[in-house]
Amino acid sequence: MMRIDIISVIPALMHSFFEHSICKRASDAGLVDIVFHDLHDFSLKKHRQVDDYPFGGGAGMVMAIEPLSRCLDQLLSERTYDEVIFFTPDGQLLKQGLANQLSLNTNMIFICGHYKGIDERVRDKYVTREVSIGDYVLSGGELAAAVTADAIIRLLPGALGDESSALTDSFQDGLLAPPVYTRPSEFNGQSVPEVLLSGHDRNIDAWRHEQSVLRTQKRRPDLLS
Ligand code: 6GU
Repeated sequence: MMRIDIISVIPALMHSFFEHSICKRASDAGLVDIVFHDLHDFSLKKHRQVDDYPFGGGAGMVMAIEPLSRCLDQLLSERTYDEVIFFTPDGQLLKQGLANQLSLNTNMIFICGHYKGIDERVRDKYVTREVSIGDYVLSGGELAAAVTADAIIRLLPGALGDESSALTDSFQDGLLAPPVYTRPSEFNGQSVPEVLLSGHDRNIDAWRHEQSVLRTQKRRPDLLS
């Protein structure tokens, strides 16, 4: 079973996310265990403080080194981890290929950045990879960690109802997904493309591939080059 330990100052931000849909089904099926760690529980300060002022001054706080290293040391003493991933806007951009790669791991630690970031010495000592989910700034790494976990978990064999459906996702073959339709075949004057009603599997596959290519050329030509 895959295990993901998520270290955060606000783990509640992610609770509901993992209790629904495919992530919930994957947990219930024993494919993945998501374990949340509230950094405040590892603080020895009076008010469970987890941030501190930056050396050198300037605006904003830094995540303190002690609670984070105490939490990491405990986890690392309990089992071996394939990756310790820090979520930060200056990390490697998350793409489908990285999600595919991470889905092959067994144990991972996700560190959600907050404030102005974590003490650089944590990055130097523990972090094996830094990931960003896009070129914009979020208030914390929690959503990025949840996004990344979702992209990974849906790839675990058995997580999706239909075993083949992760392979037909957008990006998995470098193309965007084709349009989809469901009943009724006529709705307020709009109809479904005839080929999808034909029952002719080879023609349907060819049409879908053609639509994928057209859609990718139009919307994301960068994916084709
Ligand atoms: Cl991983 N963290 C934050 N705070 N903002 C982000 C991000 C991560 N990825 C994109 N924006």
